[in-house]
Amino acid sequence: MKNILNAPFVEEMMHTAANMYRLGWDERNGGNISWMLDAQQVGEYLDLNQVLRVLPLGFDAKAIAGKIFIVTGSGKYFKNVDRDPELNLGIVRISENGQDAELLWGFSDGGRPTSEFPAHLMSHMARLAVDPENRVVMHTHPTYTLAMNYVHELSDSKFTHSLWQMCTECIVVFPEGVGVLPWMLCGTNTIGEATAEKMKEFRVVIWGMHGVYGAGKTMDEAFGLIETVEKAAQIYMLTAHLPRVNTIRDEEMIELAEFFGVNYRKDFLLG
Ligand code: 2HA
Ligand code: ZN
Repeated sequence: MKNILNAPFVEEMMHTAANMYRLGWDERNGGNISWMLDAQQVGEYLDLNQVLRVLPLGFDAKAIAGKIFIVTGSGKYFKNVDRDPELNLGIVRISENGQDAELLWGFSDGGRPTSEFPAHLMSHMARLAVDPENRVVMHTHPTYTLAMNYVHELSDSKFTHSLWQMCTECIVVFPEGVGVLPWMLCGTNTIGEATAEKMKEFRVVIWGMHGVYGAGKTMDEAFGLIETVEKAAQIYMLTAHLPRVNTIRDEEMIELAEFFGVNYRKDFLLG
């Protein structure tokens, strides 16, 4: 059996959490990441028949029964993941009846998956239904995206349009736009269901005045989406109080989308 601490998926989680912490997005226990792993690959590092603990999910995850996830822990700090991955991360398998998470490794202090695990798993289920290759869901509190939530109308179309205007690459990176939820109580199945509903259409979902969710086939895709949204929000916040002299016009965004051949939300462009 190979050493799990050297597994590429553990190393990638450590690296990503540290990176996001350094960007200032994940203060205290803010943020969480889940990544669906290949069972065969995990089997090189762990005995898949040895379940350490059984943790009730509190909702039905039958659609992903048997799937294995590496996930950050409830109450754990991104700052600490690379120093003690076995305490701060866990590897769980969704039970055959879809009701429980079977702990295969990690959460060594008796911990459990992030309080946002319902939103993560529901998002995985929603994304997998539209993209069978989706594997990563991440949640974080990027500073400028949050700031923008306080001064900008929270609607899918208007928020997307403003982000698209802020960086030339935006309409190409997230042509489907971003979904935006109003402020809601976090850690609940209700916000999980609302997030999953948006995830049918969008890989990026903003939780009003809380943070953002990103989904993708790889860690790079999910992270890259969020960092592009955050960059656009930063430009917005650096310029929102100044007279706008120049902008990227809708016709120019159409030119971009057509040149790069992306299927963009035409209804999110004005007029
Ligand atoms: O897990 O970010 O939304 C900590 C959070 C809750
Ligand atoms: Zn959060």
